[in-house]
Amino acid sequence: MKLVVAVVQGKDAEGLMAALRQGGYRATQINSSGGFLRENNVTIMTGVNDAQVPDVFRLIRENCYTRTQYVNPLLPIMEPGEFYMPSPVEVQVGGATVFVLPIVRYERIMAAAAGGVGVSAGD
Ligand code: 2BA
Repeated sequence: MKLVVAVVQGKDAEGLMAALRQGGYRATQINSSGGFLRENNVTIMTGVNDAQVPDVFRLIRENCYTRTQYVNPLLPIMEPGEFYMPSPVEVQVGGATVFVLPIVRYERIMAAAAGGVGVSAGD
């Protein structure tokens, strides 16, 4: 079994989550942000059988797109009176950054709450 962790752009997350659901995959979405652009992106985790990994990659490829973004580089250290005109740098973001990790153990723990569903002890 494998954990597929995909960092995708926010614009693609909804479509990918829907495709995973339709494919019968369970998935968890975590709001995240990239260390370089500091923009919001989404990290999607899905635990699947080894044989399903290629299909999950297919869904990621079909739903995540490469986009061009422009980043303003950091200002250089300047002497008084010097003038610097920043020119934005072009970067290609996505389709997706995907990691595949081995799962040592997977368990869904399903237990009824003591004393009935939805009842918790107060203090
Ligand atoms: P960010 O770190 O915000 O990076 C956004 C895009 O900026 C990257 O797109 C890449 O085109 C560019 N970039 C990132 N670091 C750079 C650097 N040191 N120099 C020049 N350009 C740089 P992607 O490669 O498609 O990455 C999209 C997002 O995926 C990243 O957002 C980050 O959140 C995640 N990611 C990418 N590689 C990762 C890794 N090795 N480990 C963990 N997360 C990663």
